[in-house]
Amino acid sequence: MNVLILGIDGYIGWSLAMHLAKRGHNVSGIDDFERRKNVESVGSTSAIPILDMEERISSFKQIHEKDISFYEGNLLDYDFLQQVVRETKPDSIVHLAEQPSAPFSMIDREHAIYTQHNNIEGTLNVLYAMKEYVPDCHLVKLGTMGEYGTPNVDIPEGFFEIEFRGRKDTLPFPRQPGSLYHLSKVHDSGNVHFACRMWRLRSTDIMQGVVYGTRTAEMVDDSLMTRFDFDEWFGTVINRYCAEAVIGHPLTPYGSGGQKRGFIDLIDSVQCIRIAVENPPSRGEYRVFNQLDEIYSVSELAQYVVQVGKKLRLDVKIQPISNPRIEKEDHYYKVDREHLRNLGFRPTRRITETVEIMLTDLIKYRDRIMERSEVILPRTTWARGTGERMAEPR
Ligand code: USQ
Repeated sequence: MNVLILGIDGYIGWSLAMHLAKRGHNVSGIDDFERRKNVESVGSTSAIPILDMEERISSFKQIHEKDISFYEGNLLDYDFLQQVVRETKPDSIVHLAEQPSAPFSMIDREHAIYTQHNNIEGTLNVLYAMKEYVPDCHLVKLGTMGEYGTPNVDIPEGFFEIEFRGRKDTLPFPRQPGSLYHLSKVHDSGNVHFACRMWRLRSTDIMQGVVYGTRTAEMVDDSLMTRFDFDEWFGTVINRYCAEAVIGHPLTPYGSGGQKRGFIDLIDSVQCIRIAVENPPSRGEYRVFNQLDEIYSVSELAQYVVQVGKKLRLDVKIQPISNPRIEKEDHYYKVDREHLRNLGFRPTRRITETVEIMLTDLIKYRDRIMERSEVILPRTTWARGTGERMAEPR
């Protein structure tokens, strides 16, 4: 298949590009390195060193003997986007090119507007380019489990049956996101669903849980590694815990630590997206996959990292800090996730195995993390944005 990956330079984008190319797909990608710039703008960097795109691609070719084509540019530039779409004629577009951080979107008005403008307008451009030039193409759109929030009922895959005043219908499940970033994805979902209903495009909207991990099967050499963020804004919780553990910084569960989320290993995120690409829906169909493996609370996860740390002779401590976010810390959380399993998804390894791989990988880059350790403790609060550092140990 011809697959065009939007956001090919990112944490998942680069991992996915290698996986799909290795599998024999014809892979092209777009990126304008916005993620690298945004991480730099908050004073951080990838804990694992990553090469420039040109070097990454040539190293991949040398090692795995497959080509990946790259186009540098931004989805907000419609002329650029339509040119690439016409040239690459994708059977499938995987859209990962969004600002993905909740805290980054909550810094202040500028960051909120940047996030929503970048994400929503970028996706609209993709939908128009598909409508105009490749109406048969399948859009695999990365949404987030955070679109649903944490309702006090089970979360279905996108839609649910409802009976109201004696009448029945199947409707989109309510969205109650917890940040302006998560809201941008809710708006995207509305636009993608609309394009499927009105223009008969086809799409899989992936409600993905929090991703963790340092490597996939294709990363057989340091030159092929993907980025790894650990700062307050771009690091996700398990990744942050592992970076904290290797430099002797106490792990940082926010608040009481009872908040639960769905989690998925990077290697499985890539596996699931590949499954979606290889099993497209029919024309006009909009389907939703909940993409997660297991559900954990953030304090449970901290315990796992302590446990695995012991095995590697790391003395890992936990020090909860006051929660900079406004979110439920004690709640019901049960999520349907049958669609991907029915298509063959099987988790690759247990979370503790992955944490061990992560800690082993990160120990090598201890100095790089230590050098930037001031980006670890949160200073963006949901109530006040970024001001003086407010999170004190509880
Ligand atoms: N948390 C801690 N300690 C930390 C960091 C986070 O307790 O040091 C907590 C947060 O308060 C939150 C949970 O861990 O309750 C998850 O936070 P996160 O930063 O790992 O993930 P989140 O902000 O939810 O966003 C991430 C990705 C985003 C994706 C989302 C999936 O950055 O792109 O959409 O995970 S989900 O959470 O299912 O919405």
